[in-house]
Amino acid sequence: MTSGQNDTLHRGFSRGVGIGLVVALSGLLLVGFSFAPRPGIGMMGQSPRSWSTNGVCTPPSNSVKQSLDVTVSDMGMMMNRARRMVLSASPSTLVSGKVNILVTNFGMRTHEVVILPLANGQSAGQRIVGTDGKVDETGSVGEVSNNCNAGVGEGILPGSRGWATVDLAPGRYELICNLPGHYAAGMYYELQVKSL
Ligand SMILES: [Cu+2]
Repeated sequence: MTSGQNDTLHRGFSRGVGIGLVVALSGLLLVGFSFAPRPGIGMMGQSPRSWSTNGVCTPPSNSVKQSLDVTVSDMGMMMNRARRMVLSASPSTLVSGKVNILVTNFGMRTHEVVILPLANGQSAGQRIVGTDGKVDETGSVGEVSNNCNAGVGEGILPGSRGWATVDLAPGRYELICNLPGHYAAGMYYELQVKSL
């Protein structure tokens, strides 16, 4: 009888330790996931040109002199409810005319870039998100969403690129990702285009 009780006690204790270990391991996994994407974010500060030698698809060359490097990223699967998706571009100011836009996806999800004019007094991030998680794209002056190719497609896959050559008039623009939920998650960036 006594040994049976001890057995029960012992099993209960083991189970407690087991649960404790699982909790500790989950903690480690969480830490691992939240830190893993950081190097990617750091790399976004570098010129994406350095990636063209990495075997990622590369756009054909043309005579357009101006280029805009856009990077899109996300913090992975753990942060899908947080405002943790990023769209950034360099340089932030262009002169009017044609520009080669190269979008590189450093994230773990598919992304796209749509170029929308900003009205006077309107800032990036202020558009109203519909029930479908998207914003109105009316007035778009360009889109880069074709995986490893030019123009409009089904989205740029993780680790891949897309590109387009667009002709921009002077003004302010908002580069956005309009996949459901991505705008609200922070995927917008203001671009200035000055007159020549
Ligand atoms: Cu996106």
